[in-house]
Amino acid sequence: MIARDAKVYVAGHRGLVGGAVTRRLARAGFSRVVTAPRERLDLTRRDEVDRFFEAERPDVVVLAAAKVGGILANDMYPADFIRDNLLIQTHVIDAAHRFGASRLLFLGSSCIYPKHAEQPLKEEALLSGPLEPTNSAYAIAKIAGLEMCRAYARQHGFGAICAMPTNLYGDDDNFDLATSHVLPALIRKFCEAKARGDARVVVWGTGTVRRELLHVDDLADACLFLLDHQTSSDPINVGTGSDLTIAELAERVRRAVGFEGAIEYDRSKPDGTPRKVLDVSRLTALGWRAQIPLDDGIPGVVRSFRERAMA
Ligand code: GFB
Repeated sequence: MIARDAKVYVAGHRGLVGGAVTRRLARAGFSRVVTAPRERLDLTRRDEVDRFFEAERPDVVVLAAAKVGGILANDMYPADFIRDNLLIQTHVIDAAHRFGASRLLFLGSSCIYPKHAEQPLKEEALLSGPLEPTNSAYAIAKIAGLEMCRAYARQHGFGAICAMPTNLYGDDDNFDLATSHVLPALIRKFCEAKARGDARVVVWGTGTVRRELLHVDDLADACLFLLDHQTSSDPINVGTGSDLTIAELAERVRRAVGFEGAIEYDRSKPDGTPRKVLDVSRLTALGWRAQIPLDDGIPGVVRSFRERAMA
């Protein structure tokens, strides 16, 4: 268990994951959490990262800073995704080790697993087949980060641990329709369509592919649990263990919003990987499971989107 007076650096505290982790740490009584906004610390610059670590010397690092986006952003800007993620994670993992952190939590993604791996996805499926092309640049950066953690653990005895979360959602998500993930996009589309009195909402792809969704507050809780209990640097999946089709997800958002029009599918947009549900038995065996059902999570995000963006 980590001492609650340990100095913890949360990288990426303004993001969906970093914000939730920062709040969870505060609730658990951590009194020395440090953060740095991008204007003050550019994690893609090694000199800035080294200077920050030299000055702060955190005991624990949560690496929640990353360039992330939905299927279209990943597909359109693969160079940005691989460059920024490789730079950020290389600098932070290396500096954490050199400046004496005892523990680092690296966050990967369920897209590290092969496109046609057996479902639910077990941790052992890593590197057993080709990746989904729409996000292979991002996935390879995340696989490199995971391998770097394992290498630093093996060679230097560095206390890195690696969580692989499934698709995430939450109040502070990115709601920009061009770059967001599916759930915030659907919430925005249905809320705006209802407000305008539109007759229909357009959903990308065929609607038949399946996704698993985890509320970011559940992920933050799992992060703290892993910091306290996990010792191996091998990846550990974090999810709910159940999934649904995009059409079912759209229907749940439609109901939560109270939109009465039609749903249409734009098949010119990519579907991405056909299915991506995690096997969470490793984490369950350690004693953690998700607490926020999708039917509570979706209305919560709908409420907060309406308050923040449509007031
Ligand atoms: O969430 P999403 O963008 O990413 O899309 P991935 C999931 C599915 O929802 C795809 C469909 O089949 C989309 O075509 N979809 C339907 C929509 N309507 C929409 C919409 O309006 N916006 C979006 N964005 N999708 C990402 C990866 O894959 O998942 C990242 O690209 C990362 O690397 C992330 O791993 C967790 O689940 O396909």
